[in-house]
Amino acid sequence: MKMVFRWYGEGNDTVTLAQIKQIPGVEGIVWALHDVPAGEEWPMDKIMAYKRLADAHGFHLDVVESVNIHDDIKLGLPSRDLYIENYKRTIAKLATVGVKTICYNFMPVFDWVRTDLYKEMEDGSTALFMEKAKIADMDPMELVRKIAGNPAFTMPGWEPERLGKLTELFAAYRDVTEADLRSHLAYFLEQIVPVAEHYDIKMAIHPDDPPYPIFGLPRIVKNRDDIRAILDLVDSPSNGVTLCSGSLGANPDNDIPAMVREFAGRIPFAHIRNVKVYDNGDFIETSHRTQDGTVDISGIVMAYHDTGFNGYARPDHGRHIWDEKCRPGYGLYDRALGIMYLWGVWDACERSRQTTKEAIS
Ligand code: DNO
Ligand code: MN
Repeated sequence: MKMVFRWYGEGNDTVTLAQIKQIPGVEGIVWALHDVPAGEEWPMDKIMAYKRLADAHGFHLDVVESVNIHDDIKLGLPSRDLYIENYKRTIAKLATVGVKTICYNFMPVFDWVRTDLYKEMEDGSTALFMEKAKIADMDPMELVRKIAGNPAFTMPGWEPERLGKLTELFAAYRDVTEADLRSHLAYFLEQIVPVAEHYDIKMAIHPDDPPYPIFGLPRIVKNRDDIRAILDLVDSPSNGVTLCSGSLGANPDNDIPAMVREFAGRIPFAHIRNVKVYDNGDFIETSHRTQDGTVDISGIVMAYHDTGFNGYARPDHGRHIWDEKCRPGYGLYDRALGIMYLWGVWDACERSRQTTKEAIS
């Protein structure tokens, strides 16, 4: 397990590279050019600026999250070919700085969605929260005002210029079914995976967050069957999944340790975080410990260990604790605590394997 940490870039993150360096076992940053709109080719000078920063702190740039997909690709419009060509050129450029894994998602219109970014918890910390009943009858514009209106940070996928076209986008998706969306993903992967293979890069689709349809939009990465179908679209190690335990875990029917075992070899990137799901379907992004939420985090880490996982992992989101002012879900403290929990379980697995070997020999 190679531990990495998401960083939004200089001037765009409250956490510094020097701070990340002090978290034990973190070897690389998970990065992206957040100011390049989805669909455009990434400029080399901006990529090199990241490379210099990473080098100066002894981090690698192996994992990009995300090279976002233009909605015309998800909609299957004729203009998609242009955006797919740009995507291929971006892959070639990323290979020159050593990128090995590209995370992306195929959610129409929005990236992840929550009804509350700073929901207060009993201990005084705050966390990302989803009130399921509220989202069911919420006007998407209300949500946009709430999330994109956050003056401190622009959230990936929630860029104001994109969201300005929201009404048009919703209209464009009106007749797109899940089967259509999956065939548009197949079209994308059939062209992109051979290029990724050529550059020894693994594409890793992120699950839908939350893992059920919202605002009447189609969703195709919600559970085990969806992921199986996507991996089968193009049977190559370069067509992989970012197995996000928090996104999938918002549906308690998802057995994530079983998915880790089934999809071993096709998981270049693991997002490992907990959520606490309530009986009414609401969920809050709680601390990483298994007993703090509904997701079996230690079981997941054990499954990764058992299957010889050698990919990248990050703690994904954390709570906001110790009065930290930060991007929603992306503070320093709770993510660092999460990493230490993941390492603790991992090292215990290592130790017990050694002890078993010694006992046998
Ligand atoms: C949610 C997060 C997401 C993720 C993007 C991937 O669990 O990991 O924000 O980064 O959806 O494109
Ligand atoms: Mn995730």
